[in-house]
Amino acid sequence: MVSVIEETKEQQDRRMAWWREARFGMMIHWGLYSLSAGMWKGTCVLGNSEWIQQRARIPVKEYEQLAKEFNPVGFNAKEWVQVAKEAGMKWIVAIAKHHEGFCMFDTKFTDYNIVKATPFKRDPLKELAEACREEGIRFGFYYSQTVDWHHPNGVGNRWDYAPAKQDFTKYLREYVKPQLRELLTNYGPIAAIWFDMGTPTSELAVELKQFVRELQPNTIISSRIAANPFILRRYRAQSGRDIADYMSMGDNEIPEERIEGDRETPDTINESWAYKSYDHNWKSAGTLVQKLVTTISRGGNYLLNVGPTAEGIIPEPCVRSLKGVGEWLRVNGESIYGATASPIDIPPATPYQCTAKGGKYYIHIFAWPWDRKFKVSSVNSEVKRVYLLADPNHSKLEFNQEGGDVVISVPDKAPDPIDTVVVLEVNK
Ligand code: FHN
Repeated sequence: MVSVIEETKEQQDRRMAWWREARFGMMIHWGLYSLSAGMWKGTCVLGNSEWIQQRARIPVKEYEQLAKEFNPVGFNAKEWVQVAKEAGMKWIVAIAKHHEGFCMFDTKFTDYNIVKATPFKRDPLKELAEACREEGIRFGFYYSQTVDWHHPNGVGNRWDYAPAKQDFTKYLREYVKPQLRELLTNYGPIAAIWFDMGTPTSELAVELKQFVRELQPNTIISSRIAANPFILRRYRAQSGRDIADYMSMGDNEIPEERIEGDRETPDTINESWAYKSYDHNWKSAGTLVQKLVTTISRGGNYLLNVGPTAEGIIPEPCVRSLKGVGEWLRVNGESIYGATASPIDIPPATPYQCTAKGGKYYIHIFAWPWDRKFKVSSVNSEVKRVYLLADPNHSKLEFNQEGGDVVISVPDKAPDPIDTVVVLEVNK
């Protein structure tokens, strides 16, 4: 029987308020795998670069050697936070410990950490937390609570350890929880903890959740604390609520239609989460804006990942795309921050999306009409006024509404080829 944590909807709403306003955040995958960068002994290893130890079955003793070379002298927390801020991102989730088990923070519970095992000797998470605080960006951690290829009792390493001899409960209670205590007491207010891959049993997932709540009741917890759908369903059936604060979609999964509840899409800018020297498949600013908008239009937040190099540098093409997103948001942010999912039905493959806020429907046009007439369907309210969001004068655009169909007379050329936002002010 899963013990249920009592909480009112109001308490939950209070915790989630900033997150529902923020909509767009940054994730950072950075660890020893950033140094191998998708290569092992001169060979390309396929897949996400942060998985290299598992993909190439690298023994712990061999993989550990990377720490001696990990010296990210180019790391500057303020610069990273500035990149996020200029992109219009409102919070950062940085890797504290990924599946490789290496701790990117100072911890008493293992020497396998960036301060004790590398020539760098600094705690980048401390610096990031401070830089975020100075810039008004919220800060949180990714922490792999189950998969740990380094720890003898962590899950996933069958090439060094015998699973039958492993004791996961001991690992959770004597290693994970003490480390979480460090992370939740030494780094100021923690906006979010991003667990991943699920905790093996619902009892342990609830124990972990309770532990986080006791240390920092306002920290938002991702649904990957319990990835198993059976655990999620059982908890919901018993408590009438979700085990976590919001549901994490699959990796790079943009919902196909509007979904209820708090949802988040974690997405990559190129293919791999962590830096991979030969992964050049960077998404453009235009693609990222359209993904951000589509995610919000369907009811989710968008958490976009960057993978800095082992030198501590966020790759230039990535910074360039993020700058482009920021430029678009500086003009059109009103349609994103605090906006909700589309109140109108949008069939798949329609070349527009819609976000909404306080009596305004923001129509995001991705493909401009050749005949200067843009038709929006299923508008369930009376439209009072229409204008381009980017137009500082909010000059009226002509329109005609017949039932749910609104046909808008738009300029000849798309004012913004990425996404022009047309505002429909409606009678609510
Ligand atoms: O295995 C990880 C992966 O490396 C990455 O961290 C992503 C981010 O959502 N999560 C896991 C897979 O779902």
